[in-house]
Amino acid sequence: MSTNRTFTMIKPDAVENGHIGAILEKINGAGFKIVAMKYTHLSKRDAEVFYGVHRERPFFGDLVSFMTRGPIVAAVLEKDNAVEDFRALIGATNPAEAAEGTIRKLFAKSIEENSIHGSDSDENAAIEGAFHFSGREIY
Ligand code: 3AN
Repeated sequence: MSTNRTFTMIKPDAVENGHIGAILEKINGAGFKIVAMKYTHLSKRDAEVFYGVHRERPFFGDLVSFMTRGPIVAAVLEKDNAVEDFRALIGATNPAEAAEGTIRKLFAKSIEENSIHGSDSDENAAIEGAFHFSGREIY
């Protein structure tokens, strides 16, 4: 995946609460092009691997339970400076600290159920995109 791409997941809380459409509108409105997208469901093993970096953290078990409790939307997004600009669009991990107008400020209820994921580096964007999509599923 080239460095003008990032990876996102609309998390189970946002899907349950009917926010897929509004979140996609924010993403498109901010100038991101969707180059791959699927409505899917993480298995326990998927979530454990995807969040493997947090394995030793006290919230790991709850995070895996949350991320597997319902469907998600996974997508690869393209824009200049995609990783950084998308992190700005979604806001701080804790929605209480997220800036006005950000996706987490608008839709998320807590640090754990924070509605959306955004890759934190070009390297992780490539790893995470490849975790969810084969090459032929990315436009
Ligand atoms: P971000 O999603 O902003 O990159 P990370 O990668 O530090 O944040 O954390 C991944 C996920 O783990 C978060 N989106 C959130 O669901 C959960 N998480 C992170 N920190 C905490 C925490 N202190 N307490 C509970 N859950 C957390």
